[in-house]
Amino acid sequence: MQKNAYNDESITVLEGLEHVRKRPGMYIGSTDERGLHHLVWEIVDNSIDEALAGYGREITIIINDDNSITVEDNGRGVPCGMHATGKNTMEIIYTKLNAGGKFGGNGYKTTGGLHGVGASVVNALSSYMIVTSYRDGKIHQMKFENGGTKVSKIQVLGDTKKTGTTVTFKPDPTIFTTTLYNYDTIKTRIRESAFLIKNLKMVLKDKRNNKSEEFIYENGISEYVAFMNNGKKPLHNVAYFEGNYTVLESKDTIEVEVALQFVDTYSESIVSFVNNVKTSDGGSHETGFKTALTRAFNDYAHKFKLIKDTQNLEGTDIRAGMTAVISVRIGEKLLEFEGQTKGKLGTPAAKTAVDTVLYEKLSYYLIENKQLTEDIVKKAIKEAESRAAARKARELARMDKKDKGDRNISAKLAPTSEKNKEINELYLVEGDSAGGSAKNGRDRRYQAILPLRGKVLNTERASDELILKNEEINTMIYTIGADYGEKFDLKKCNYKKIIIMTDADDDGAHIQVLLLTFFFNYMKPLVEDGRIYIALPPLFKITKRGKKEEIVYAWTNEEKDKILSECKCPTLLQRYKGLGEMNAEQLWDTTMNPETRTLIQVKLEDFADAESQIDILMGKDSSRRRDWLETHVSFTLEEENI
Ligand code: 28G
Repeated sequence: MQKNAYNDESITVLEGLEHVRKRPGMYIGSTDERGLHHLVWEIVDNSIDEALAGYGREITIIINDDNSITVEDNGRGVPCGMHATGKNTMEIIYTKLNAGGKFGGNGYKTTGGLHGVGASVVNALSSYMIVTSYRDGKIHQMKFENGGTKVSKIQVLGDTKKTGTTVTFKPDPTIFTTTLYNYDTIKTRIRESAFLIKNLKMVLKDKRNNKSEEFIYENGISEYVAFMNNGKKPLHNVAYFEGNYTVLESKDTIEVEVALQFVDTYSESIVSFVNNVKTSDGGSHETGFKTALTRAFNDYAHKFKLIKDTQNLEGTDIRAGMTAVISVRIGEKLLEFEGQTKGKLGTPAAKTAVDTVLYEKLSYYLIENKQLTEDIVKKAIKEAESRAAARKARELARMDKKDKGDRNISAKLAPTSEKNKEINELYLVEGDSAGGSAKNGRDRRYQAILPLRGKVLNTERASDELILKNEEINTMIYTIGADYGEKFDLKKCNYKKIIIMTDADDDGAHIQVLLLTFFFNYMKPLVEDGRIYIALPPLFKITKRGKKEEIVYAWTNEEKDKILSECKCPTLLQRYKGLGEMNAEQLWDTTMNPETRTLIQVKLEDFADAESQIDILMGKDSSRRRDWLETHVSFTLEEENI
């Protein structure tokens, strides 16, 4: 949160905007829904940077009726003076690539996301953009159209007492595959920023339906953890630790914040951030967090003789049921990212920083909360025991398979005739009768069928040991062939698509949620890689009784009504109650033939939030399950059908 002095000269002008329009992917990653939303993050990040520089505490994001976006802040206002080039600074910032300093090396940017390329990129990809700066008592404005062409030079519209910046832009429909903004996507992201920056007020308004929400958290990431644990049974109030760590050689300071809370279930959920940007693949700060936690708990357990001197609790066992948010702030000089998507922090000093700060403060905390610490240690010991039991169960299961060959599996699974991981599909089908139709109707070269009997085990409530003993689960793990949990290896996965096919009723929806829960908890990379799909069987069969009988299908009421009203001959309408009512041929035609079927791809936009919700859904209110699916899992229609 340091303040920096700037003048209009420090901008470096690099290149024009044509290239952005030619190769948008290079600047914003993609031109799909993700890229579309990226434009918002880009502009909002500028407002956040201004707030972090110490100017402005309130940011408003408005989704306008025409799907344009307006962002407002109450910072100092974009500078409007003359730049060394003779052009106005505002014009430079919005028309020259890399102006504003993110890559110019003047240290202005603090958020610095992966594609943090600034406002000019957004302008380049917008059909219009209006920038208004409230500054020096005047309202200054510039308008651009068609990807950054200025409409006229900067105008002074009048006097004002306030300061700040307002930007409105409308994404260019010739660039993006969709221009429809998603309220929940924006909401999740700005709520995350509000959690990370204490007392930053974020307001979101949707003019399309007059929805509006505000996010402001005086307790920052502590409230984030409470939010993630919403609906679970916490064992204590959220614990919060903060401190600074100074790197010896360079004297750079790393700011560390950690909030954590244990609940009565078993899954672990850690989200980490560097300079307010999510590090989805963790990195050195998460490693430092884990080493500190493990050491502090083991020290305690040894000191108070909860375990033998020769014994040690394992990190994963301690972290069972723990939710944590880690936020570090590191100077640009020390920033290092790793991995293909650059979502992993490399900076070695961040490990030491988090470890040092957390170990010291957590050690105090544990001693001050003796009962809680003992409960967590006991839980960890139990975890270790059940892990050992699970290992044994698994070994037995594997030995079983060696002895019996694949007999017990193949009795249920209808495998593909060709072994091609790149195209093979696995259908998980509700019920034996639908399973039978699917087996007969499929293209056996690349479609495998695994019928599931009854309800799948609820993996959120059960222990590892129970889960692995469950036959359905066991068969799935074996069929998919890529192990599970930490050992899961996407490369070994036998299928390109794993398709959940259930009846279109409440039971079917429940089975979907249970299966998704299993995949989230034990085969997360499958979800991340977009390999999980939900099949969409039609709701109606319509037989047209003309000269020649013709059968058509409808997936929605509207579709059905349209077909019925447009048909000139007598019709017979049948509402499908379940997959079982379809014969093999019908099932192939409607739900399994890649040419005609509709698949929904399950993608997780925000895993941390979703994970926190899974628990709420299970075994409780069924209407909340629907809600969860609607808000946290994005269902995208498979491309080949749209
Ligand atoms: C509403 C949507 C997005 C912004 C500012 C404020 C300043 C600024 C922005 O400077 C960096 C400055 C000149 C080279 C900085 C104002 C210093 C003094 C600013 C925004 C670096 C640009 N006075 N607020 N940019 N220059 N809000 N919100 O974009 O020296 S961008």
